[in-house]
Amino acid sequence: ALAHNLGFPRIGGDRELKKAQEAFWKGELDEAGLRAVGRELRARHWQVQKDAGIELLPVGDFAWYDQVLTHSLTFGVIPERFRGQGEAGPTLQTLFAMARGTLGAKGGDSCCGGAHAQPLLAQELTKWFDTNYHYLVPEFTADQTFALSWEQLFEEVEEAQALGHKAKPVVIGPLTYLWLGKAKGAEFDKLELLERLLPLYGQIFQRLAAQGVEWVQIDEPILALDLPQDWKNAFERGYNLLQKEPLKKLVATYFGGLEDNLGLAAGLPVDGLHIDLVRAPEQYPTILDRLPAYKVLSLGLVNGRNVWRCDLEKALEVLRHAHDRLGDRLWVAPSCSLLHSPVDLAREDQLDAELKSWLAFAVQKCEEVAVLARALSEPEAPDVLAALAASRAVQASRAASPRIHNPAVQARVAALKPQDSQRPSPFATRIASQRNGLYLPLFPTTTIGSFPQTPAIRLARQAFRQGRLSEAEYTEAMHSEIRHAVEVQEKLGLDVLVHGEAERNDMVEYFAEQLDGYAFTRFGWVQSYGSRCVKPAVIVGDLSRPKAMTVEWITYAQGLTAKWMKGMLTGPVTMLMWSFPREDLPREVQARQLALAIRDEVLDLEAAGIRIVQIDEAAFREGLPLRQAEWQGYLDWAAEAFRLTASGVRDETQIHTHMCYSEFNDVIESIAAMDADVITIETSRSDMELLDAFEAFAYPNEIGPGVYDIHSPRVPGKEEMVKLLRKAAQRVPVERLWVNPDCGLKTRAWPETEAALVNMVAAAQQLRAEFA
Ligand code: THG
Ligand code: ZN
Repeated sequence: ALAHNLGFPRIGGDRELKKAQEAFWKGELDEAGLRAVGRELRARHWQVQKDAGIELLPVGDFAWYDQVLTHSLTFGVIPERFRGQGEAGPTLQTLFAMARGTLGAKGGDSCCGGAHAQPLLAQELTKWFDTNYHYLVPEFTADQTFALSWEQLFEEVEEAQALGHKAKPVVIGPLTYLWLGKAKGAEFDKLELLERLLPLYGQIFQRLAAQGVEWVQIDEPILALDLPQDWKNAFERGYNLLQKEPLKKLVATYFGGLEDNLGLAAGLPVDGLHIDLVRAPEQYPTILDRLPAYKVLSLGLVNGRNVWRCDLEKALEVLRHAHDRLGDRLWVAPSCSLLHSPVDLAREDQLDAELKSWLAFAVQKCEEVAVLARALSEPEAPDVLAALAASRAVQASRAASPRIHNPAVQARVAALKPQDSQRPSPFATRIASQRNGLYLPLFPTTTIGSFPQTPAIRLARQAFRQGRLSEAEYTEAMHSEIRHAVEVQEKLGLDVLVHGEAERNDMVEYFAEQLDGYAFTRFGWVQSYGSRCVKPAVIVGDLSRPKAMTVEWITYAQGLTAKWMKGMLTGPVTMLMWSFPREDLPREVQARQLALAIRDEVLDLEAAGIRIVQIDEAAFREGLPLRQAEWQGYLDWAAEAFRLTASGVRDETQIHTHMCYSEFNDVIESIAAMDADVITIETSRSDMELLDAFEAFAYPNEIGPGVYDIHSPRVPGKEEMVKLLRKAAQRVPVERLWVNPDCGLKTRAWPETEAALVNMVAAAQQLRAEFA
């Protein structure tokens, strides 16, 4: 079987691309320097894949910012506002302007006479399927035209060939590309654009054929979604039209099973199909019955979305069966592009040998794919036998390891009863005792939790980590930040205060570091968007909380003020979604373990006299499965995990949660099922329209609709917030409304933060007067 790869991470083992991009944006690196870094990374990545044993190398997986954006430039899908006056095509400046927007004219011309360039709004960023990667949403207009406008793919193919590699260009398929875009201006059906777009694929394939390319990979991950019938039809129509074009075509699907699209995908008039057998193992052997006899089948057996070593023997069982049926028509690959994996485990010099032996990053995953392929052709080769023996040993050592299995945690989860995830009293009873005890005004004011993370805070955290600051000095530095935050909030007249979270780097990592069962890498970065990366913590074993995590900080802060201090925690669903999970335990069990660990913290905060605890679930909505049939199952365990975290407290303890996105319609019932006493959400950018979902559903508990957008440094005026609050008061009974910004303030600076909050408190006071 042929070993191939669907895509390799582009950022570099040391995040070289991120560093070069950011230096270029700051003007510290010129375009030639940036291009040299890209070329070096591509050359290195092709070579490591080839050295690992990959026979057909992906080209086109590199991107200066995002692969969907590269396609928009390739097709000339460049919104009017980014098009220059002249004839010249797009440049790297155009690409970065589309990705990041521009600030408009700065310096240079005097302020009168010359034309002032307007700031340009970047294209929208949104999640790539159910990953943590974000792509730039193409913008289509009804009169959209397409024209080959960017040479990158052809140049990179030439580059790979010049280095002696066998290149397999990777393109996003026409249906997936259209699906991912957004229709702008006059309403129209995006599918109307298909006939206009397809000739571009023809031109691209002809150019690639002329370059000597044999195979092209066409990614159509939307085949793993619930597709409307007209989109299914469009697949047949579109690929029939492409059939006459040169090149052998491999349609790649991933992130889920084909299900009702299986017959459609198998029958497309192309030369090969890739399926994801990690996410959807049940597709095999069903697929064999539907696959035409001429077609290559690529099996994705090595998980491109996680960091665990593949169970080679288990994968090989499937492969041996497939090899008997398909012979040379069988290919082996990772489940999806390795864009979603960290780069190279070899760099991890601080992991213990046992844990390291359980892990595989992109480089190691390529080796796994290659050895699986060779296990079919040369089953007795010494290196194949050694790899299989090593894989067997890894599976055995993990299965038996005490670091994975904590009987106390397992017993606690097994003993859970329905009432453990149920507050003792219904909301109406709870809120009455909370109102009695908390004695808050109408329209109580609060913030989401974090205050500006100043350079001084970051430096102190870094110095402490590196041992240059003693624990006592560090604590004092953080206490001083807390004192400052409390002073400012008291001066502003906020009602419910926060300590500001100076001690936290990341809302997941901070807690993961204090739980048993988590491990951390040094270089396990994965691209999130553009130059931004995340380094998810790894859930290795059963999770538990050895001791209180936040109580000292919160009680210190509470001791400084007579107002209520909110305790701030990250919820179990978000902890899970933003970590690499275990593969030997269902996600919902891992969520329950996390819920119990955080529940202990909630109870410790309550015991320490904290009366309001916020449990953030930023990732609750984004955890929604791709297929609608799986939504309810997910929502049920996710809401239950949240309630398990929150339900140990007394009636008079108030539980808040926060979610920072704006599509609630799909999940509003489950948000209500979380049964938080108060939810704060983003609404300011949608002019409170978002509350329609809460109104239509008659959301029963309290709500803090964000009254201003913290993502911009602009200071909102009091009047605009008064207007928004009046709108909110038309949709939600006023005794259930809170007043707060729409998200945490850690990315803002203090001056604009104070100025905005002064106006916010004044707006709340005015509403109190109006509704008194
Ligand atoms: N925390 C964790 N995972 C996340 C998010 C998070 N995944 C999804 C979402 N948020 C992604 N959003 C971001 C936002 C900012 C950054 C990355 C992803 C970011 N990263 C820094 C960078 O690349 O420069 C790295 C910061 C660091 O050194 O730790 O700014 O909030 N766990
Ligand atoms: Zn938020």
